[in-house]
Formats: sequence, structure tokens, C-alpha cells
Amino acid sequence: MQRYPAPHPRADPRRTTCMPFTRSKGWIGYAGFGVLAAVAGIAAGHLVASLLNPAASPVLAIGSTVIDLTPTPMKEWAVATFGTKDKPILVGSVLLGALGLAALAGVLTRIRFVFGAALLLLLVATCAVAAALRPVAEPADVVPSLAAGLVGLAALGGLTQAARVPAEETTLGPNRRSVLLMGVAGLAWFAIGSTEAARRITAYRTRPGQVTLPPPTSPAPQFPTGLEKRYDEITALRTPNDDFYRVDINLTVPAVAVDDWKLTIDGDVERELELDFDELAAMSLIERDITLTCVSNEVGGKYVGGARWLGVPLKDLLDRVGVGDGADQILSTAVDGFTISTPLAVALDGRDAMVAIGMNGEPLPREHGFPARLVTPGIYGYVGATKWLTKLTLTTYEAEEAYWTERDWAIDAPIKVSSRIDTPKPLATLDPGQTVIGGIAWAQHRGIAKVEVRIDGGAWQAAKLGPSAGIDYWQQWYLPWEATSGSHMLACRATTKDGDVQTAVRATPFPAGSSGIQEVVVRVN
Ligand SMILES: Nc1nc2c(c(=O)[nH]1)N[C@H]1C(S)=C(S)[C@@H](COP(=O)(O)O)O[C@H]1N2
Ligand SMILES: [Mo]
Repeated sequence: MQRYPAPHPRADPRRTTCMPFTRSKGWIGYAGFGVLAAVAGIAAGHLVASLLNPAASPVLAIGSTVIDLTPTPMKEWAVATFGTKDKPILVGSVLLGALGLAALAGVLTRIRFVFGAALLLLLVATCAVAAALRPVAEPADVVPSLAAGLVGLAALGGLTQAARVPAEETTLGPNRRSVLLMGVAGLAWFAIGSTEAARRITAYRTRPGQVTLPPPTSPAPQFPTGLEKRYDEITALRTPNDDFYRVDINLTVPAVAVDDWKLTIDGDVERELELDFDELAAMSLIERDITLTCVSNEVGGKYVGGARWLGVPLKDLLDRVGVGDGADQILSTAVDGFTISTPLAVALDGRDAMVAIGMNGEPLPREHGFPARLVTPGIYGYVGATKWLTKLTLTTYEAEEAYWTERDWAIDAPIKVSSRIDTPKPLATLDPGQTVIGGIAWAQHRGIAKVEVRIDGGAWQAAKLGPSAGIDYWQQWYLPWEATSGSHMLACRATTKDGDVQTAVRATPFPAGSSGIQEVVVRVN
């Protein structure tokens, strides 16, 4: 008995040309369902994370975990091959892989829905586990991944359901297509809308503009006028926040909601301390000019910057908790899970190590650690400049290793004396006559006593030093030069106030900072 009339030609599954997917294209359509469901889920997770903890977003949790798990040689390869694009490329590949699996999940639903659903859930579970295992994770950090799972599953179910309405219900043919198209468009809108909403919510909740900085109890001296006013090619004495170099392991700038933020001091202490931002800012604040340097800075490189920092002396915080006898390192943890080991000694030897909340008269920019970071004069950033700081743990070098020390960088690393030629630029072509050779030099916490310039391998000549902003700060210098026609090789070297002369012996940044002397070749017409 024939229950149905002969199928309408359009409803023939073998020639459903008006359907979104003909039989052969069916797989592609289902793969698309998987991808779309995953994208909608990820967007939902992102939105939920923006309300709870932006770092718990499924993509970020996975991305950060991948970065942490990438073996050092591969990281070095990625940096060497892709430069600063290494992280986006790494995460792009992860995302592509995930979307590939999501596509597979979509295709699997064509065989049996549960197969596809199971694969999708596996993906979500991986995100949830990654979020839960982040070093500073809280139980609630799995919620965004769960939301992603719910939305992803619902989307996958809805799409496959819409596509599966029996073809025999001929009149539903065109209808089914519009239902599907509406579903697809709706999900795409949802994904775009929630991603944008998440961005705005995060930007709003983490805007540095919402904090007002109290004035320092101990202000810095009047800041001198830099040489750049006279020789504009010399690096400005103070680096504007927007131009300050940025180095960290993060894919996206960690977004910290200051209302939820806390600084915990624990470990080998007499009494643990937990401070919120207002409590921290209410302590006595010092204001100091300090130059930061990255250990990855090559001779002549740009990973160095000078700023005026406002913060609470580390010593004051340690006095409040009472440090035990055993501790020899301060292990600081950032909201991104990054850790840094700082020798306890440098917090106690009188230098201005601080938990900074202000940079050049403003709250810390998000890129530079909002709402609070460590600043330690005299040692490289990776051992003393924890951004997005959330915890200080008094412990020992024997018990704990930090992020970069686990990756074989030096345990402790004082900044090496160095100097850089800013003008003239390498391979510049100049007119003959009077000009200047100029740049900066730094040896934080020892101070610069002298900078010398060597032209064409001749004798070292003393350059003039710019104004001083203290021994923790870099120093500008210049040497007037009567340039004569031909090719010239310029070099510079600095000497510290304690008599250490910048060495010509070359060292790579790994493992304890670069050394050597910068040489610049210029042509004079
Ligand atoms: N949380 C966190 N803090 C961090 C890092 C990081 O990757 N994560 N990188 C460190 C390194 S290697 C350097 S050189 C300084 C750079 O600080 P800046 O980006 O403000 O210049 O931050 C340090 N603090
Ligand atoms: Mo660094």
C-alpha cells in the first residue's frame, strides 16, 4: 500500500537540488553544522566568561594551556620563524584543529546524533579541564565551558533536527530550507553578538579609568628635562605608556576586574594577608623613576623603557605579614598563572622594589599589569616585574621554580650594564659636517658613571651624559661629531658607578641576558 503519492520531483532525495545540501554535499553541510555549533558555543562561553572571569573563556583557557605545554625548543622555533606572531599562529592552529574536530562532530551526527554530540562534549570537556587546571583557577572557571557545551549541543541538535525533517513531507521542502537558513543566520548573529558583547563587558569591567590613585607619601624628585628636547633622535628620558615595550606570555591582555581583584601574601609568613585594591592603595605609596629591561633584549635592542612608578614598597607588605626564617625567594603569581621568582634579598636590601599601581601618573595600563604589578630595580623583568600580580608566596628556591626558570633561564638575573646608539641609525646616510652621536645607557641600581664612543676603531672618547633621574634609571648621552665623507663604524660602551665596564664579550639573551658592544655602520656623503 502506498501511503504517499509519488514523491514530488523536488522531494526526491536523489535530486533535492533546492535543498541546502544534495546528497553528495550532505557531509559538507553537516560539517558546517558542527563548526557553527562550536562557534556559537565558544561565543556563549566567551560571554559568560566576560561576566565571571575573562581568562576562563574556553578559547583562552585552551590557548594558554597549549602555550604552557609547548616544549621550549618548539617555542624557540616558533619565535624564530614567526617572530612576535608566534602566539596568534599557535592559537590559530589550535582553533583550526578544534574547528576541524567540530566539523567531524557535525558529520558524525549524520550517522548518529549521539556520536557527534559525544565528540562535541569531549571538546567542551577539554576546555573545561584546561580552565580548571589553570594555575590560579577557581571552581567557577568551568562555568563558561559548560555554557559553551550547552549552547553548542543545543545548536547542533537544532540544526541537525531542522535538516532531518523527512524529505517526504514534500511541502516542507522549501520550508525546511528556510528553517535551516534562519537557524544558521540566527546562530551566526548570536555568535557575533555575544563575542562583541563579551568584548564590551570585559573592557568595561577592566577599565583602568575606574581607579583613582592617591598621591604618593614619598614623591619622586622633579623629573629633569631630557636630551630629546635638544636632539630629538635620542630616546625620550621618560617612555610614554603607549610606547613602553611589552613582553609577556599572553595571547590577549589579561583583563582583571578590579572589584574582584585581591593580593594575597602567603607561604612562610606569620600571618597571611589579603588586600583588595583600595586597601593596597591606602598604604603608604612611593613614587620612583625606574627603568625596566627584558632579559631577551639584544645588544642595541628595544626591550627597555623608563617610567615613573607609584606603588607600595614590597618591604612594607613583608613587614605586615612577618617573613619566616626559611624563606629565600618571593614567588609571585599573576592572574594568568604566570610565576616569577624574586630573591627575598632584593626586597630587603633597601632598593625600591614595589607593588606598583601607577605608571607615569596613571593607573597601570592593562598591557602593563593593571591593576598591580611588581617593579624591582636592577633585575630583569622575568625575575622581578610580575604584571597582573595576585599572589606573593614566601618560599625557597629549593621548593619552587617559576615559569622561566622551569624553562632553563637563569634563576636570578641582575641587569647587565649596556648602552645603545639611537642616532645615527644603522646604515643611515648623513651629510658631512657637525652632527651628534647619541643614545641611552643603563645599569639599574648601580648607575651610569661614563659612556664612551669609539669611531672607526679609534680611541674611546667620553660622551656627555644627560640629566640624571637616579641610579635605577637609564641615562641619556651624546657626543658631538664632525662627520667626514666615507663609511664609519660607531660603537659605544658604558661604565657603572661601581667601575664595571660594559664588556665586548658577546652573550646571547639566554640564559641571563645579552652582552657585547653595539656597532653601527653609517655612510657620510
Ligand atoms: N604576568 C606576567 N608578568 C610578566 C610577564 C608575563 O609573561 N606575565 N613577563 C615578564 C617579562 S619577561 C618582562 S620583561 C616584563 C615586561 O613588562 P612590560 O610588558 O610592562 O614592559 O614583564 C614581566 N612580567
Ligand atoms: Mo622579559
